[in-house]
Order: sequence, then structure tokens, then C-alpha cells
Amino acid sequence: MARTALRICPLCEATCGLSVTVDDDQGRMLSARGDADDVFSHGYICPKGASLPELDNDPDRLTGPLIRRDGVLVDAGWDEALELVADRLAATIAAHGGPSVGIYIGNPNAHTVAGALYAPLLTRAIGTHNVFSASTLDQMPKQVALGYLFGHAGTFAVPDLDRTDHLVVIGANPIVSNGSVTTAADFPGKLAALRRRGGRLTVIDPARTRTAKLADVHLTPRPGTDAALLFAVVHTLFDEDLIAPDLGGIGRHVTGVDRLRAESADFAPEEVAAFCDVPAPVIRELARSIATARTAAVYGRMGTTTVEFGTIGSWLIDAINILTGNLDRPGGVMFPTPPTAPAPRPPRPGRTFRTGRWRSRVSGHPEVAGELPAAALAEEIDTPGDGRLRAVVTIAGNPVLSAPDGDRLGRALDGLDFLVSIDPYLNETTRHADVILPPPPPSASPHFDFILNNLAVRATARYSPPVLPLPDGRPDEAEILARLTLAVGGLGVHADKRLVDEQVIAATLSKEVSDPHSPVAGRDVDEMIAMLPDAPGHERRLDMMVRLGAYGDAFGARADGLTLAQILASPHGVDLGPMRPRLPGILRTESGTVELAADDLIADVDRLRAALHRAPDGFVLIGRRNLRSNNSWMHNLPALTGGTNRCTLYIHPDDALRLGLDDVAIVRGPGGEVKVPVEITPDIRPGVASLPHGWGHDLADTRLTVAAEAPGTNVNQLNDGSLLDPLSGTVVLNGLPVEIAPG
Ligand SMILES: Nc1nc2c(c(=O)[nH]1)N[C@H]1C(S)=C(S)[C@@H](COP(=O)(O)OP(=O)(O)OC[C@H]3O[C@@H](n4cnc5c(=O)[nH]c(N)nc54)[C@H](O)[C@@H]3O)O[C@H]1N2
Ligand SMILES: Nc1nc2c(c(=O)[nH]1)N[C@H]1C(S)=C(S)[C@@H](COP(=O)(O)OP(=O)(O)OC[C@H]3O[C@@H](n4cnc5c(=O)[nH]c(N)nc54)[C@H](O)[C@@H]3O)O[C@H]1N2
Ligand code: SF4
Ligand SMILES: [Mo]
Repeated sequence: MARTALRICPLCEATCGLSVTVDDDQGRMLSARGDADDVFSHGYICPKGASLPELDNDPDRLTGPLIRRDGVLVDAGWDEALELVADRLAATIAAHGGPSVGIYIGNPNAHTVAGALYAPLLTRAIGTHNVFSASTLDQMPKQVALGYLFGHAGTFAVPDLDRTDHLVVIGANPIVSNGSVTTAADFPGKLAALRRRGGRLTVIDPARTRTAKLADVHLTPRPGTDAALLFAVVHTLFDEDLIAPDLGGIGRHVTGVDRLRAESADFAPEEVAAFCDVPAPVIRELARSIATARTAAVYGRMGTTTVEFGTIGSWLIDAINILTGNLDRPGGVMFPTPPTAPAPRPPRPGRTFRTGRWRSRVSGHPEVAGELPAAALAEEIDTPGDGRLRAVVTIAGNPVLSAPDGDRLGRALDGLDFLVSIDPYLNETTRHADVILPPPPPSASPHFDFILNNLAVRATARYSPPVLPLPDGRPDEAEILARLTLAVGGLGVHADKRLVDEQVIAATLSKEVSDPHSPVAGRDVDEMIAMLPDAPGHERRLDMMVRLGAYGDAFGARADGLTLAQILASPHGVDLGPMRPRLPGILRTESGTVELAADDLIADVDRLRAALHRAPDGFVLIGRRNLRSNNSWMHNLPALTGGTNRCTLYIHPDDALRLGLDDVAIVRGPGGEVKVPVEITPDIRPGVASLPHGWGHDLADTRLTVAAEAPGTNVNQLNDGSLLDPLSGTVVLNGLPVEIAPG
């Protein structure tokens, strides 16, 4: 018998509410469509969401652990596999210390309950500072900029899409990506609504993407030059007296304006025009169009972060929002207030944001927000010497395809004493593992967006319990991580998982009751623990966080406040309203102000100044995404393969003619060369070529039947990881210099 259930889509940052049908007898998900009553997504769905049942039922998905025996990965039982992992991690830590274990945290951790609530506990239990993640292949420059501006690397300001009058999209393609570092379901609908209300869309992108095709104005700078372009906008704002009076009302909370003005002096549009290949009057007009709009929001993504000047560019995006009076006001960029964020407290002085609290062993890369560059993972394993990594834990990551030089990383992983991967697939990375521990499919996993709610353009509280039960004896991902945490902590792999949750709950509440500004200051911890539901540990923690949170009931102290029980009683979600101003309470800088011109940022500007006079390189390579793809791991679903979703080199007709390109090209980069099919298109600017990432499924000993039929090529084999944005350790994935020749 089929039954309908609601479930939030875990596949991208849009967090759409889905209505799925399941067959309890077969224990399968049958179909998925948009939930029209979802308070956040209102029925929106994309092809990936619609294929959730196919992903759930993928016959290649692992249903039990694999253990390497005599060189081959074979089926094993859960107890045996967990015991083996616990023993090997404990032995490595005992012999070489916690830091000899490296952790790689992949992208899906942003979408899972386990990634948000349990992965950090395992990392802490292991006691390693050798933490790597997809963030340094992605948004880390943005986070570093936020750290300097607002005092904390997690203080995101997102465009108020529903109310803005002028949206400026730089290096993002939300019609295809469905939005990133801005959680908004139905980006296409939101852009259509912007147009209907007379608003304006500017897109800055070297490719004529599906988003760019909707724009009123589309600028096509040379890749990697946006930081200079943005500086020229800042210059123009000062030069033409376009700074908003009192910065739109937040003037007393902002410092460093004069210093920023001084820094921007060298970046007149006329000075940067040749470097960016955008005419100076066009840059001046861009500045005017932002400054004179009733409200405007400048929004940057991958094309502004994974580039040579990623941190400077990210900083200047928000600097422009601030100078034009658009920070913290409706229609500008605002700080979301998620349901699990602590209740507001009086402003308190913070500390100056710093990186480099430790450094990587081999290249001396500074630590950034607790992490080292993913591009340095291979060398930390394969470079001999004291302190090299002996064991690695990957959680929901496929760095062999997503990080530079996967061939080298693969060899390095083979050279480890021990590799454990918590991952549902036997893929390009996990094929190197000694043990794979597969989490259950989405249908049998709970869902709450602990992370993405921090980025949501409208606050909601939505929770999906698992839609289908787990087979007896199969742990969910939270249990896998919790049991490993307990084992590493010396309690053994069979200890009750709830110990982990109860420890977190007791510690959190004890801290809260002793904080005079907490809504539960002075209360009795045990009395509050008794108010939590008799439910799985993650639900008890969720209830606690919600009750302590900005909308919460403060454990009964606020009569109408939110609890998990209320969220469960509203399966389409609880709407908590549009974003609201949060200055100055959200600031954590030492000065208690928005610091517009932090020393470390200013110190990096000379690097940009020097680049201005660089002769334009040959070709540069950028990335692109496809609506029916998701990084490296959804090429195995028949419903999503084929059509435009192909690993081809986009190149402009003039360039193809000049190079004599026909069907196949050889692309050479700093890390190697690849041979790829050519697709000639006017939708990319001359001098630029694009290849998508996440391909290269032709490696031996994987279990990706469908993906292997059209494997594509791993673009990151072109990249040796040496070109980094130094402030964030983020590798240059967009704007990589390459040579292209007929193949
Ligand atoms: N050239 C180039 N390279 C890029 C990019 C680019 O634009 N260009 N983009 C970069 C970006 S933005 C990112 S985020 C990274 C992504 O880098 P990664 O996070 O390393 O790679 P993904 O391809 O997202 O792989 C996700 C892994 O998680 C597994 N997985 C899926 N669901 C779950 C789950 O519920 N639990 C667990 N435990 N595992 C799960 C999948 O099987 C897969 O192995 O790639 C980066 N690499
Ligand atoms: N369908 C689909 N959706 C996804 C993903 C996916 O793989 N497929 N991945 C998810 C992930 S992990 C992420 S991080 C997000 C990413 O979300 P987005 O950042 O929106 O996606 P991208 O396609 O990487 O967009 C980057 C854009 O920057 C442009 N660009 C490249 N170099 C430059 C430059 O130097 N300057 C400027 N101005 N533009 C430049 C590219 O042409 C491209 O259009 O998407 C998420 N959503
Ligand atoms: S847009 Fe993202 S969250 Fe929405 S259905 Fe598609 S993949 Fe899922
Ligand atoms: Mo990403």
C-alpha cells in the first residue's frame, strides 16, 4: 500500500519540501513531487528532487559495511566493521597522537543531521587539528571576509531576494545551482517576481549562463578579475559621492570607511578596465545603478570565491552593500535568524578574527576557521616526516574528484595505515578505504537544516522524521558517528549512542543557566532535561536548541514560544517570517563595529595591485554546473544522465576557429592534461573555456554502474593545487591558466 509522507530534499541548499509516496511493504520510496503547502518552497521542485526515489533505491548504494580483506573490499557485519574502525583509530592515536588522523568533511555534511550534530563531536574526540573540508574548494573566502567584517566566520548576510529592487549576481548561476550560500527555494520564481515588481537583475559572469540570460545587464569580465572590478565600484562610490548618508542608518556601527576609501584610490575604473576587460563607463554605471536603486543586494558565489583574489572579492561585495546603505535593511543583504540560533543577547565585545592559529606541516598554510586547505591533504599524507597523517576519516566526501590532482591523492590514500569512509557509495575516493560505513538512504534518515537555515532568506522551522524505518541492526549516520565518538573516547563501540547526546545536552544547559543573559538563566538543569521529549537523541537536542533559540519557549518561560512538538505538529513547516535587522547585536569584532578595513585584508591588496599590470594570460578555465548533476555523486541515476549533462569543453566559436578545434581538445594545466570533447558555443566569452567538475568515473574497483557508462574526465587533474587564495587557503578552480590544442 502506498502512503504519502513529507520530507525535505537533502540534495541542495534550496531545501525544498517534498511530498513523497512510499510503499511500506516493499520499504521503498516510490515518487517525489513538490509539497505545495510547504511554507518555504511552496511546491517548487527540480529534476534532482524528483529523482530522490531513484537515488534512494539505487542498486549501487551500499546497504552494509565493506571491509578490505586480502586487498579486496568485501561485505561485513556492522559490529565487526565498527569494532575494526574503533580499534584502528585508537591504535593510530595511541601510537602517533590524535593529529596523525586527518578528517575530510564533504559537502553533504551541510545537509545531514549527522553532519551538523555528530561530525564535530567525532573530530573533537579524535583530537586532531588536521581537518580538511570542501569549504576550501568552495566558500571559505567568503567566510574569512565575514570573519574580518563581522567578527565571526559564520555570520552570513544574504540577499533579501523577496524585497530587493536590484539584485547583482556575481559569479553565481542560481537558476542552475538553485542558489548557494543563500537558501531560497524557487530561485527562478524569485527572479520572475523581481521582474514583476519592476526590479532589476545584473549578472556579472564570463559565461552567458541561464541566469545571465534573464538579466537586464550582463557584464562579462575576464575570470579572476572581479576583485579589481569591485574595487573600481568602491572607488566610483567615493569618487561620485554615491555613499549612502549615514550608510543607510548604520553609520555608528561601521569603522574603516576612510581607510577603504584610501585603498580604493588606485582602482579607478579607468585603471582596471583593461585588466577586467570591462569598459570604465560600464563599471561606473554599475556603481551608480547599485547606489541609486531604492534597495540593492550584491550577491557573489563560486565565481567570486574559488579564484585568485577570493577573499578580497568577497570582502568588497559586502563593502559595496555597506557603502550603499544596503546592509541589514529589507531589500538589501540581511543576517538570517534560524530557529536554532541562540536567543538574542546584548552586544558583547568579541575578539579580532584571526587565521593561522596553526599551520600545515608541509607548506605552512595557515589554519582558517579551524581547517587546513583541502588542496594540501595529499601532501600531508605522502610527504615523509614527523607529523605526517597515518589515518584519514572521510565523511560524505569525494576529494579524489573534487580536489586538485586526484591521482596523487588516490596514491596517498593507498599509502595510509588506515582509511575509513562514511559514505553510501563505493566511488573514486572510497575505493581506497579499508572500511566503508554506509549511512542509510534519505528515506530512512531524519532531516533538519541546522546549517542551511543560517542562510535562509526567510525563517522557517521544518523537520522531517525518517519516512521509512531502518532494517533491524542497521545504524543511521548519527549512530555511526556517535558510536565512533564513544569508541575513540575509550567507552567502546557498543556504548549507548544516547550518552553522546545526553552529554551535549547537559553541557549546553549548564552553560546556559550560568549565563545571566540566557532566557533560562538560573534555572534547574534537571528540570529542563525532564521537559525534553522521550525521543531519539538528535530530536532531544533539536528540541533543546529550538527552545533556547530566538523563537523558542525558553523551556516554558515564553508561553507562545516554539518547541519541537509544535514543529512536528506542522508537517509543512512553521513560517517565522522575513529577515529582520540584527545590528549591532550580531557583531563579534573586538571594536563591536563592522570593521570595513581589517589589516589582513588591506595587506593582501598589494597582490591585487601587482596583478593589474599583468599581461593577460592565454586561456583560462572556469567551471559550470548542470541542473541534473550534483558535484561528483549523482551521475549514477539514469533519470539524470545524458542530454546537456555532459563533460564537454565549452569554447567560443572564434577561439575554436583560431585553434583549429574540431571534436576533441587537449587541455593542459599546471597539474596535467586531459582530452575532452569540444562543444562550441557563443555563450562563453573568448579567452575562456569551461569544464564541469565531478566527472572521471572510469577508475577501477568502484561500484557506479551507470556513471561508468559515461564517465567523463576529471577536470581537477589539470590542477596541482598550488594556486591558492592565500587568506583562505581556497584553491583556484575558476580562472585556472590552461593551454588548449586540437586533440
Ligand atoms: N573544478 C572544480 N572542482 C570543484 C568544484 C568546482 O566548481 N570546480 N566545486 C567544489 C565544491 S563547491 C564542492 S562543495 C566540492 C564537493 O566536494 P566533496 O564534498 O568532496 O564531493 P561531493 O561530490 O559533493 O561528494 C559527496 C560524497 O558524499 C557522499 N554522500 C552523499 N550523501 C551522503 C550522506 O547522506 N551521508 C554520507 N556520509 N555521505 C553521503 C557521496 O557518495 C559522495 O562520496 O567540490 C569542489 N570541486
Ligand atoms: N544542479 C546543481 N546544483 C548545485 C550543484 C551542482 O553540482 N549541480 N552544486 C552545489 C554546490 S556544492 C555549490 S557550491 C553551488 C554553487 O553555486 P553557484 O556558484 O551558483 O554555481 P556555479 O555554476 O559554480 O556558478 C559559478 C559561476 O561563476 C562563473 N564564473 C567563473 N569564473 C568567474 C569569475 O572569475 N568571475 C565571475 N564573475 N564569474 C565567474 C561561472 O561561469 C558560473 O556561472 O551549487 C550547488 N548546487
Ligand atoms: S532545488 Fe535543490 S532542494 Fe529543491 S528539489 Fe532540487 S535538489 Fe532538491
Ligand atoms: Mo559547494
